[in-house]
Amino acid sequence: MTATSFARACALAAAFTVSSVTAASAGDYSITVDRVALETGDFAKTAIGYNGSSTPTILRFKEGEEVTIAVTNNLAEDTSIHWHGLILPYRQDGVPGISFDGIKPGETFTYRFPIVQSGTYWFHSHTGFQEPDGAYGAIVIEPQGREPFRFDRDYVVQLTDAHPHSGERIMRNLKLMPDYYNRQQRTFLDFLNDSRDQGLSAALADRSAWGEMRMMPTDVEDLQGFTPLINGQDPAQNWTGLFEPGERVRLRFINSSAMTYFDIRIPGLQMTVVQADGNNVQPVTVDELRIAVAETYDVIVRPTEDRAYTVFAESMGRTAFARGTLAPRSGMEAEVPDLREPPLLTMADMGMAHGEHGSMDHGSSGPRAPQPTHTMADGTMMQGMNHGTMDHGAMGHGAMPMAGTDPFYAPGSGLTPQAADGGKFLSYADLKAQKPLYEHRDATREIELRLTGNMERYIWSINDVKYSDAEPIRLQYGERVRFKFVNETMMTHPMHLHGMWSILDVGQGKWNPVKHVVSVAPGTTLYMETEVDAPGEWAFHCHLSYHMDSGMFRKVIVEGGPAGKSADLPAVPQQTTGG
Ligand SMILES: [Cu+2]
Repeated sequence: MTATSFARACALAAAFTVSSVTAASAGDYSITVDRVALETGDFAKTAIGYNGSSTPTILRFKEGEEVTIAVTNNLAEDTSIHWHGLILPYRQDGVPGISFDGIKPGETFTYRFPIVQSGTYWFHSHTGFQEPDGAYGAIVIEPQGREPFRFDRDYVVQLTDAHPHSGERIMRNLKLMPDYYNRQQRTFLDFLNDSRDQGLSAALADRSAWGEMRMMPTDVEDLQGFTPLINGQDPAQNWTGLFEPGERVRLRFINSSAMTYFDIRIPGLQMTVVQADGNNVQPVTVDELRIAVAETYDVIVRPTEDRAYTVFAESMGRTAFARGTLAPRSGMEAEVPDLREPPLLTMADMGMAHGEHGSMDHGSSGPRAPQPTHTMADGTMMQGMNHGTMDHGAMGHGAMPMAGTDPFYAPGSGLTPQAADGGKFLSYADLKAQKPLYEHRDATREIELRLTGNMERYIWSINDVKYSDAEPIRLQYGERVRFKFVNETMMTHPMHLHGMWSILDVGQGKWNPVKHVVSVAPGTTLYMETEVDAPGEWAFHCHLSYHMDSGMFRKVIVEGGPAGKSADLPAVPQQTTGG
């Protein structure tokens, strides 16, 4: 890209998307944390924002620079900023209670760290429910060398799930009534339809099985009633990125939602995925992709026609959508697709058709719940499950092939994504590193982490123990640990390890993609490996805000390592009062 087109792209980006931060000198940044007004077409509320705006701030760093970021807390409560996906000394990681003490009201805390990577990342508060209340922004890091792909325009597309309720109120409601925000409750009419389609005994067995697990087949999303935003704008406000026909447009998708996964497509355009979680991947062209909470994907699109295209991001549970537009001129718009049928979890999604994930314990203690396979004595039912006929969305269309061929989605049918019009849907299995960050070697040991929960009490845990009752995970500097995630719940969990990369095992050996969030679908087992190369204490948690707060969280302590790298750092560096 030429300097002129880059400048133009930046100017356009600034005009349409950015409340950009001014650098006092190279590498110096300042951020204020403020109460701001948030207005969507659906609701208005007081939220939290950066630099006085509900439009997310974009920080633009350069690989190799040493950044100084002064964060001034104008709230009446503590705050913090965590630099999501950035590799940095642990005292700069911004997690109160683990990395530092937080930032008091009225104080300015100055972060200092070198930028040792490039790509698309984001930042957010790690205090209370400030992040769901709006405390998030984007990070774009320009690489030292040349990008291995070409583009003429460059836009951040930051998705979030703004909710009329405050995060604290949502958490209270979920604790009182875990299905408080689940509007897709199945009705007696659904039951009658099931009886008609499956036979009465199968329908009863199905009901009873879900009852045994104390969950509902509609638990794909446990938070509904939100308004999806793109760069702070709701579907009617229609965030727009401009292009000239024939240009290559880079879209940096960031999912900063508290709870919502999005399935993203741009009807009429294919997307070439070039980066996942900030690291370049071998380009793969898709029609649709699912972005887990806290992930980022960079794609290149090349619109050739002189018309508008809709950027359409449906929530995974199909209760809402984010909408933006790519257009040659502002004010243009394209057709907005309808929401597709909501998926229903099936017994097959929970591994029941395979029988290998027997540990469906949804209580935090006591004997394990009977396996639903035992509850359902009806052999016809089991036969039906194996053929995916419990997929409600597909039932009206007659027989449906078993869709569970992608190991990174639930093994049944309900949650395996299908691109619109039979197009290509991105799978984790498609991700291959462009350039491995580490020598490939065998892991020195394996740690199993079962993702567990009690939906009835809205407790989320790891190995049936919630954070407040758990011992830290101790790792030794220099080892390579293989983490085995076994998801025993019916929710999808985006697991995020701070401070060190997560090498996702997709069976590609040295080409396995290097990420900071790995999403584990219900009833599936997934492996990631970590080169333990960062001394200090780090957070490791599900990135769904209300799961994290309910206990699906661990502290990781990395023992050993270069002397001085962590030990000599002051406990609370560079703290000044004022601002
Ligand atoms: Cu979770």
